Amino acid sequence: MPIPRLTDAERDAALAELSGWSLREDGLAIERELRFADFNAAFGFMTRVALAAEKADHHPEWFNVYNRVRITLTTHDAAGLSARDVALARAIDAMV
Ligand code: H2B
Repeated sequence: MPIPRLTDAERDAALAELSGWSLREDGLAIERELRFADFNAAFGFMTRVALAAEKADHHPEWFNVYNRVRITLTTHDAAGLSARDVALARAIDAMV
């Protein structure tokens, strides 16, 4: 079943309420970069996010170098942003 994309107004409201996320240039994803004390802290965070993502069946695109994690959220099944990205971003914010 197709997943509905957020309207521009829904997207803007979500961005205003989230902390540290910005809209990717093409408007189809949101991004956040995080820094941790070291690799152990970064990977511990990624593990917690991975468990939540698997439970929600909604998975991040991400890039990790040592203590940095850059996260991109988009919904492949919607070819853009959906409520699932906002829910995962909220869950991530709560884990930081
Ligand atoms: N994650 C993300 N980010 N977008 C999706 O559209 C998506 C997903 N779809 N995880 C899920 C898995 C889908 O492929 C499975 C079959 O439910």
